[in-house]
Amino acid sequence: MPKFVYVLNGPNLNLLGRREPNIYGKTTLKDVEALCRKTAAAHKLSVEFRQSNHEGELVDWIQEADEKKAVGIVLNPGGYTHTSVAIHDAIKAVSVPVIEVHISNIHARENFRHVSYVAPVAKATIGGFGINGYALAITGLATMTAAPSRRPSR
Ligand code: CA2
Repeated sequence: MPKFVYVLNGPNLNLLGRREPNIYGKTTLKDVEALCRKTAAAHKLSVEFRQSNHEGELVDWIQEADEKKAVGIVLNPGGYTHTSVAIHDAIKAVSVPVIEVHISNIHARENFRHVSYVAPVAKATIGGFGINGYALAITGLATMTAAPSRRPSR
């Protein structure tokens, strides 16, 4: 059975590369998608890549990834990181591991960004590596879920 990861992006990430390049860089969401596909392919994983500006749609996709038995979710919840009980509850309700990714280091920014409703229910959190955080998250998931290598018998 082919293995796949969901990469979910929250509100305003469709604007990546078009505004605030000092914080988020010049790369676009299309570039992020290409990076995710390349990284996943190196681990024999395929990618379901999505972005939404709507909280409920992100909740639906978290449930969908679990139902379809994705090996994991890479989630950049955008501004919902700091507000969304619904996304927190959705992650808590499913068994698929979620890696929280932020392009920027949210702890080095405004106080309101220091709280994440996602972090307590995420398997891991990555932030501050720019878009490379997505690649690190996929590699982490692939390593976590890889079948243990067999030792040659003597
Ligand atoms: O650093 C991240 O990845 C964030 O999740 C990005 C969110 C922000 O609310 C979080 O605190 C940290 C914002 C996404 C909006 O991205 C834009 C990109 C370009 C121009 C404007 C917004």
